[in-house]
Amino acid sequence: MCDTCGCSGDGGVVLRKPGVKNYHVHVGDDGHHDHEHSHDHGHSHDHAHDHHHGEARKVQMEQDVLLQNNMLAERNRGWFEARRVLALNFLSSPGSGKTSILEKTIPALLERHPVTVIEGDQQTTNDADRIDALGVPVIQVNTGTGCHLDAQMVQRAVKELDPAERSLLCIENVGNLVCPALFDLGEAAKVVVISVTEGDDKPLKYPTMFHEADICLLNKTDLLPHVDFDPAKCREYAMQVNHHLEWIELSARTGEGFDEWIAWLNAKLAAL
Ligand SMILES: Nc1nc2c(ncn2[C@@H]2O[C@H](COP(=O)(O)OP(=O)(O)OP(=O)(O)O)[C@@H](O)[C@H]2O)c(=O)[nH]1
Ligand SMILES: [Zn+2]
Ligand SMILES: [Zn+2]
Repeated sequence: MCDTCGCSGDGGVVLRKPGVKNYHVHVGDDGHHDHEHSHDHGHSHDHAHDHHHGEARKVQMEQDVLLQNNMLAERNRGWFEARRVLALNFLSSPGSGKTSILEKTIPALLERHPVTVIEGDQQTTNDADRIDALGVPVIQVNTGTGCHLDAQMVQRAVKELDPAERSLLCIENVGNLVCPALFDLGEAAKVVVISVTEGDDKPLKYPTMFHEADICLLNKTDLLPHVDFDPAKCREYAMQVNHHLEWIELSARTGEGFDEWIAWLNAKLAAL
């Protein structure tokens, strides 16, 4: 359930595996967040009061959903730490290049560290198929109408993947710069990706995402000569929102900037 944007992720969340036709696991069929409260106050409400009451209840439900998610996320985090798995949550608007970055990143790490991937999308196994082609274990989470991954979906997918000790787990969230920022998955770091075709004001327009992120990858730098995008200005806006944010500029097309990004990952993996 995502009260933030009014979409509902309650029904129809399914895990899929590329190449395994009959693999189909439903997530959250048991005891999901939807529950009815019956209120019997013994007096009637006028409209204004009713409306106010409804708003309060909506806020309370939203807090309940986030609280329940945070508790589950902490369990995931404890599991990752005990197993020494580096879990990274990749976030961006649709099409910024999350999967392309993973396609270029994973082969550079595989020699030294096992890698597993969770792919989040509303529909299709397109992204999981692209990762599967690298020969890396991957689970596709189809969220149906839901606009973000939550800790329960990750917990279920991790159970299937069973990542090895001292491995990297890449979690590609649903393409959306808003709601995924609110849902802790238990990751060690949030990696926000923004591309140069999106406009350099995005950190100011979607501050929560940039505030929550640990590192920002500015992707598609190969397109800079063709677009009106000022990387320095974008970085400055991002720093206004979060002055701890790390910043790397790269291109999944040409590989420019990947040395710095792979070094960042290797440092994190070495510290596990
Ligand atoms: N020119 C250029 N194109 C890129 C680059 N990275 C990705 N693309 C293209 O951008 C499009 C979207 O890339 P994806 O990797 O699918 O983006 P995504 O963020 O995974 O998309 P969703 O999962 O749908 O949110 C594709 O056509 C890519 O080929 C880049 O560095 N430069
Ligand atoms: Zn939402
Ligand atoms: Zn993708």
